Amino acid sequence: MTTNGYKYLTLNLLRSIEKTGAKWKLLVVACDRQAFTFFKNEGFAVVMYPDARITEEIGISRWGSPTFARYNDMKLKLLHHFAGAPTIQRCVYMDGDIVVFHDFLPELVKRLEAEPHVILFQCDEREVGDCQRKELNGCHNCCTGLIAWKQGAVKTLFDNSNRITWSLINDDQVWVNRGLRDLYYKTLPRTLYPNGAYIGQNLQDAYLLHFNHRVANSKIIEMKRMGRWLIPY
Ligand SMILES: [Mn+2]
Ligand SMILES: [Zn+2]
Repeated sequence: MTTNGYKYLTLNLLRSIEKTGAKWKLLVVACDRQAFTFFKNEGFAVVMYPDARITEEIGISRWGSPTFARYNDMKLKLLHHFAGAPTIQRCVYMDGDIVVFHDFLPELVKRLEAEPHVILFQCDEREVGDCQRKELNGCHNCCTGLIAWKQGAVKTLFDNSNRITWSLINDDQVWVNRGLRDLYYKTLPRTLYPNGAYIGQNLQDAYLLHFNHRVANSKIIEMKRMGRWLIPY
C-alpha cells in the first residue's frame, strides 16, 4: 500500500525485491491517483484503492497525523478485503519502508503450510536478539508492517467497520494487537525478519529489514547510509 508521498520508498522496496531474483511480484495498492500513475508508468503491477482521491500530499505523512490515521484506516480495509477474498489462498502484506535482501517467500510459505491456522507477524519489540516477551502464549507485540496468513486464519481481525471503536483507536497496529486474543498467531524470528531496532546491527541472517521506529525521511537517510537505496531519486 502506498501514496504519492510514500512512492519512492515503495519503489525502492520493489527494486530490492527485483534484485533478489525472486520469481514473484508484489502488488502495489495505490491510495491516491498520483501513486497509481507513477507505478503504472514504472511498469509495476498496481491497483487503485476504490475511493482513492487526488492528493495534495508531497511529503511522507507523519506518524500520528490526521492523514496518517486515514491511511491506517485504508490499510485495515484493504487487509480485510484481501483476507476475505476466496481467490487469495496465501497473502503477505508488506509496508513500503522495508528493504528485501534475499527472497523470503519460500521460507515464509513453509511456515504457513506447516501451521495454516497461524497468522505470522514481524515482532515489534525493540531489543536485539531473541524476543524476550515469552509471557503467556508468546510475544504480543505484533508489527503490522509485515503480515502473512493462509486463507481462513485471519477471520474478522482487520474488520474496523465499527466506526465508534475505530475512532477511539485510529492505529492499525493497536487495533490488530487488541483483536488477536481469540486467534492463533506468532511472531517471526527477529534475526530473519528484523525491525528498525536492527538498523546498524548484524544483519547476516536477515531476509529483509523494516526501517520502522524512524520518522519519515530519516528512513531514507539510513537506507542510503547502508547502501540500500537503489533508486536515483
Ligand atoms: Mn513501516
Ligand atoms: Zn516479540
